[in-house]
Amino acid sequence: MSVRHRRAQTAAEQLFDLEAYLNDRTARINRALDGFLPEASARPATIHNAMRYSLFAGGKRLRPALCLAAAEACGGRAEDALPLACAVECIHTYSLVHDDLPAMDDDDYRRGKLTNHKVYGEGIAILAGDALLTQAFEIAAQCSRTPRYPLQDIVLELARAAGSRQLIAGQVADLEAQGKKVSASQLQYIHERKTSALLRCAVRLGGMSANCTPAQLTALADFGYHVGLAFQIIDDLLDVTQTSAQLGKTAGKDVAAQKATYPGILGLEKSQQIARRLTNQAFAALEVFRGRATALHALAAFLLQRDR
Ligand code: GRG
Repeated sequence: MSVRHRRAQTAAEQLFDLEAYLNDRTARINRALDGFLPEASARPATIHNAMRYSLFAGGKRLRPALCLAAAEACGGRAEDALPLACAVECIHTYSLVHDDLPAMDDDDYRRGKLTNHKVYGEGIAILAGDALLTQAFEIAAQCSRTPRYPLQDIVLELARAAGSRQLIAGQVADLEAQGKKVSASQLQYIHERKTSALLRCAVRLGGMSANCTPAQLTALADFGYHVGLAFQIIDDLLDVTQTSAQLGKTAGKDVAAQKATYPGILGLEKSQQIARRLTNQAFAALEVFRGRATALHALAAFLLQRDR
């Protein structure tokens, strides 16, 4: 890491009120999601209730917030990025609903509430996940057009991040690694796909909604990749250092399920160090925005320090 990347925070970064920013963006994202989703009473009500149950269960909305912040860093409007931010959150929520199923992680709690299948049964939970994934593409198709990025590019971006080479590849590798000795490079393969791919996709889509330049798109990909990996390492650390009440999901699950994690392979201190290094690499990627990426910078710093 160069000294330049370890620079002191700028005045704008120090003054930035991340709490107010997140409250405002979360409210906008929630209103938009509510508008995009079929009403809970739409027939068949069971599936729409189940989709809404997990979508509005109190997720942190980090991916959509990053998407909006990326659009703003590129000089765009959060408004224009909202459909894509919502599409990413639908994919993220689908992946959590399916991950919690008995055939996968078999979890009873998520976002501080009973998991989808515990409330609606396994069949409806599988369908709610399927419907959320499909809903994502219906929402994305409603985004505003920009000169540089046709709808085809937007669909490709989402489909690739959620597909069998990225998100699903990560989940497959994770399932196959359970109970086995896993190397640091195998673990990186899992984290790049299971976590980083969708975060990277979120910021790239934000940039695309703002008609970003190719250089800005590359910088956003670089930022998203590093933030995504740091995010997952912190997630692994929280699993061993926090309580279930604090996390809103079962703590200690990784060790119990003999999951491959950074703290498991490298220990707590080394994992912290790596997360800090990755966050610094994410900060470095923002230099191309010349001070206009304050929200992205603050979000990356927050993700490193989060406690849930
Ligand atoms: C089932 C295709 C499929 C994929 C599942 C999401 C996932 C892949 C597994 C869940 C477990 C896990 C550790 C995923 C990595 C991503 C992650 C840390 C998700 C949790 O994200 P948060 O903390 O959750 O942003 P909220 O609930 O706040 O949105």
